[in-house]
Amino acid sequence: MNAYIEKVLEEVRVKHGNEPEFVQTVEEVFSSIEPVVDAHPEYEKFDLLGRMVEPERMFTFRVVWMDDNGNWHTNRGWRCQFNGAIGPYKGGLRFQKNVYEGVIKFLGFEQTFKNSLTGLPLGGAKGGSDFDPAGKSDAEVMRFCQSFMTALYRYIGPDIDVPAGDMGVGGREIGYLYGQYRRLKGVWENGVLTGKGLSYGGSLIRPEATGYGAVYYLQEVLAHENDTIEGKRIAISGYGNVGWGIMKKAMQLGAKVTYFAGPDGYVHDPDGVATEEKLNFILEMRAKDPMHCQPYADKFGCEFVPGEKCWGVKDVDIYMPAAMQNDVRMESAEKIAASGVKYYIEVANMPTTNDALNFLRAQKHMIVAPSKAVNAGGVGVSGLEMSQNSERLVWTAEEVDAQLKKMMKTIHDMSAEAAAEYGLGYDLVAGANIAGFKKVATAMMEQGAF
Ligand code: 2IT
Repeated sequence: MNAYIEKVLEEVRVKHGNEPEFVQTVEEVFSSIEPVVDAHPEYEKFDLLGRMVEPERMFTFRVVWMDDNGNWHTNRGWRCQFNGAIGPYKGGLRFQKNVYEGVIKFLGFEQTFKNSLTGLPLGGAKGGSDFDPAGKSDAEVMRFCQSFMTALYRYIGPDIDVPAGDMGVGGREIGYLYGQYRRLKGVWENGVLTGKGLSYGGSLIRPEATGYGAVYYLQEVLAHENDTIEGKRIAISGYGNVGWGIMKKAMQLGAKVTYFAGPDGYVHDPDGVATEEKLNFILEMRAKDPMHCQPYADKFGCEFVPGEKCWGVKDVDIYMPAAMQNDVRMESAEKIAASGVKYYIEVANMPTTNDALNFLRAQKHMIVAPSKAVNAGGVGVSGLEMSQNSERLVWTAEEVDAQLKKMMKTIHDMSAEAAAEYGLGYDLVAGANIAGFKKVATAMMEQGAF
């Protein structure tokens, strides 16, 4: 390993010992960029990597809200503006009980390289709160979002920082957040948030974009292997917004999701989640609390395996972890490798631990694709939403979808080319890291030290 990379990694391990997810993502990205850093001794001279692992700024704020019984609650909110070298800060907000600084930083770091891969001018950011949306009424969510935005609004703007959704933040939350931003600022600046409703500047296809984009990326991988998507069976974890998009696009293209896992276990539907009725049921199920997938098995008469994940099942062609970080650990990776399934396509942000990911990459019979490329269509379409807002135009679903498809092909091809350039073969993980890194590094170098 390059001595300068080693030195920066060691500093990160010491400084962020209590933020393991952040250390993990830095180790993952930096393990790929050695040939680039070797070729650019000036990076060390200007301590480029040391700067890259330090967020440009990060806000922590108090969020106080009242529940429906008149009791007050205090949560913590964050916004991490990680890297603005290539565009305004951009990235989602995550509302989840176990969110803390380390999660926000890991997501912000990852977002920086993902956004670079989209080819659009988007810097990297992430934010969120340890607010637990489970079981909250609409009115409680509204009051929480209003309080959250009251703390955040002075730090964001269409040319400054543009938040969006992530886990726990969907169209409803974005609506309440935007309403409060507008009330506070007294301007029509709908480019300040993405993932908006269609009635106030949202983009068609944005809700589906992450899942659709993941399937478009998968198609590029299959094409590289002289294969096609027709008839393919897919096992996924997670049936939130992203999993739902994968199910829907797979159905349209003649493939099917035959396994999906939730917090309570997994469902096996050999016919696939491949009818409108089933897809609508998924939508209903994900809105329920607690999030259980067993009702699907009960309703459609299929097998439900409680308390287990579907990693290791043999009667599929593709695995797509689409739930959350560190969903697939070494134990699951070993089962996945033993199943003989060829394609492991990450979708959720950092769904695989580093040891498990490297183990899977080392399997000769497997092709592994990294989430920062595969799920980039979500933020990519957010970028298209920003363009529509600034042009005061609305693009058709067909226009957005065509752009998304093109973007996913470009991301795949750029990654494959970057890996090939450094003699790494068809290594999509290293290629995505290298391609994402290079653009940010070049922009930072050209803008001088700060
Ligand atoms: O992880 C992600 O890329 C997102 N949650 C979407 C971010 C965005 O700004 O659309």
